Amino acid sequence: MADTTQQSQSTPGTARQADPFPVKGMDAVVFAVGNAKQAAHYYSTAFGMKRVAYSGPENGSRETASYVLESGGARFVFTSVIKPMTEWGRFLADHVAAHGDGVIDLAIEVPDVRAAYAYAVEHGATGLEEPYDTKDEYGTVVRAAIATYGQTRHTLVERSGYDGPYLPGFVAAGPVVESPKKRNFQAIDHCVGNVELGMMNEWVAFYNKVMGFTNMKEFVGDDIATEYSALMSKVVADGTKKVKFPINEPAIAKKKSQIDEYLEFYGGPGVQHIALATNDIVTTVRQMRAAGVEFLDVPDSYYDTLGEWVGDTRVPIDELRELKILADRDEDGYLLQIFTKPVQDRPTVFFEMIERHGSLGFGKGNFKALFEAIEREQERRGNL
Ligand code: TYF
Ligand code: FE
Repeated sequence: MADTTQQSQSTPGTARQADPFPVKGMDAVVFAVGNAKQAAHYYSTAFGMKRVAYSGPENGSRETASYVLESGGARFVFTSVIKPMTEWGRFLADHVAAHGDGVIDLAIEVPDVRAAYAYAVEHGATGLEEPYDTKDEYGTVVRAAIATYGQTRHTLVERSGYDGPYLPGFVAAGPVVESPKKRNFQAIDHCVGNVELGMMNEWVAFYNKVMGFTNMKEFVGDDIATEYSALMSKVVADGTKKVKFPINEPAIAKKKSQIDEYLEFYGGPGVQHIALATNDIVTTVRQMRAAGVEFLDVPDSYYDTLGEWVGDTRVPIDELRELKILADRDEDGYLLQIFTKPVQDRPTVFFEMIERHGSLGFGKGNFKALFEAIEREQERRGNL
């Protein structure tokens, strides 16, 4: 079976085989946090997101409180436990105790949950929830869930025709504060996982088999790993490249890997960063900095040589320098990107803002400057 797939992809003029695991895109990134009420406030005021839905004791959810925030097509859900009463409540409480605030679910929207779940389980996925329907006055949503690295899961969501604020069980909720004049980001670009030493290829194979995802060309191999990055990385994506999952593992280098630091403080594998797509990174970074978000520092010397190789970018180099925005170019175009510092006390989850102009890459040309900046932070924390 695998052979025919390969053949139809490599033989010009042959009709492409139907996508074995069609996806519509990311449905939501779901976080389990100690205090979802305050997280909703932070992501509203600091990230400029808009609260759209809520579930909690006031509308019948006695165990958990969940806040749904959006920015364009990007959706985050923050859940915390009010009082653990069921297995799910205890799972959430244990998750926060073990990992701190973190991502429990990279939910993927699919056209047909039953077909997607059957395909995934047949190809080796661990099922966590069999397909089930939930309904309210806005329609029906079908869901199922499979396990991925660490305690993270992928909920598969089929919401064709559903026009409620999020899911049955949620009520519409107004914004926490007035939104910024211009939204800071409009989509989830990619979601990165950190896994243990030696496990990167296993997880890449998992996405290849279970979801039919294919490898993208950009990766960090042995060469870069031993030279400066202290990590290895490969990227898998669905056929349309709407869902992109880079997977990192630590590399044995001169210094302690930033991935080891994550694994130690998260207490195992998990989501490392979420990249958010913006079409105006300058305004985004100005607004987020003004709201108190901290970004990684890049040395001035990075900008002294940037102009020599990156070519023309929409944003003048002096403005990139002022805001510490990175730039990279490949054969398809260029991208601008910047990384926040970790957004909780543990050196775990952080965010990336990315503005793409043709490039489908992940900033390979910046890896040296970026990983050195991360290591300076690691050193400040005493973890290098
Ligand atoms: O997603 C990526 O691959 C890029 C590069 O700790 C990267 O954003 C990889 C690892 C990391 C920070 C950035
Ligand atoms: Fe990234």
